[in-house]
Amino acid sequence: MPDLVEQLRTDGYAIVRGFLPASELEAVSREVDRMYEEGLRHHATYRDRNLLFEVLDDPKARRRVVLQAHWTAWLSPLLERNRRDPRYLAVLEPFLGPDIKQIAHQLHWKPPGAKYTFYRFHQDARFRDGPSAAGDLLRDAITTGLAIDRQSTANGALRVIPKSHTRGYLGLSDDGPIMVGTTQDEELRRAGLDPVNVVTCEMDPGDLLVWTLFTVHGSAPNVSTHDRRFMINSYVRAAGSDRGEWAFRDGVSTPLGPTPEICKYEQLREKPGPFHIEADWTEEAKAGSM
Ligand SMILES: O=C(O)CCC(=O)C(=O)O
Ligand SMILES: [Fe+2]
Repeated sequence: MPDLVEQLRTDGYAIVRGFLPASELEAVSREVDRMYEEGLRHHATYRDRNLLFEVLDDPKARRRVVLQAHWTAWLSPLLERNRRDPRYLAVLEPFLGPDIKQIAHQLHWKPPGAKYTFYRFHQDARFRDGPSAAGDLLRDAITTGLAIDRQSTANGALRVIPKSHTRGYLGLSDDGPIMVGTTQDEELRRAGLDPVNVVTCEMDPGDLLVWTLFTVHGSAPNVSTHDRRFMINSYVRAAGSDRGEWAFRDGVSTPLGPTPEICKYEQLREKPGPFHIEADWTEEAKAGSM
């Protein structure tokens, strides 16, 4: 995939069209719906080790919604196989080599009518502090996003700023929660980025977006009547990371082991759960606690 390597190095992102055929995407789509229903069984955000359902009583939709689910591979054999499908290896190996661990496995929803379906511009390096930040975060990590629904401007497709990955860490959105607030253009200009360069990554179901931990990206709210389901898998070169679950060992697809490894959830050992957490980051929660 020489074009992909070149594009990612030059622009900081690339789209692999038709990564997963419609027939296989259909099964993934059904499983993602099943995970949504699983999340809705909880009255609030729920964690059990790396498994997380982010559940919110949305003030605008006036119903409970699931915004994200992390590591549902622990509940779903189909998603567990999908995260280490050989097609991922084909995309990742030219960048990361044959020994690859996975740091993030996330399903994202943007439920129609909900208030919190917006992601401020940021760089994912923001979510990689701690000892795992050692190594070359730009060269040794790749994030992928699979379009489950069609991703359009209306339903809040991911937006990227080409070439922003060459600028180092810019601190965007470090002043607060990523899904609250809207002063993006000013913030981009302050960081020396021009909002006119923003590209909306429109994708068909089965397309795969690939970006780096330094690529500036965010997404607009879903103003359509359809959901926008997106599956994020983020991988690292195993040699550079003491974190993560194996995805490929010497190029061989590797299932989850008997117990979870520390990925992003640092407190895995001291506070494994299961427990519920009331959302404290929304405007409503902040107003209520004052
Ligand atoms: O789902 C999205 O639109 C963006 C999510 C994202 O960038 C993140 O969670 O880091
Ligand atoms: Fe992100």
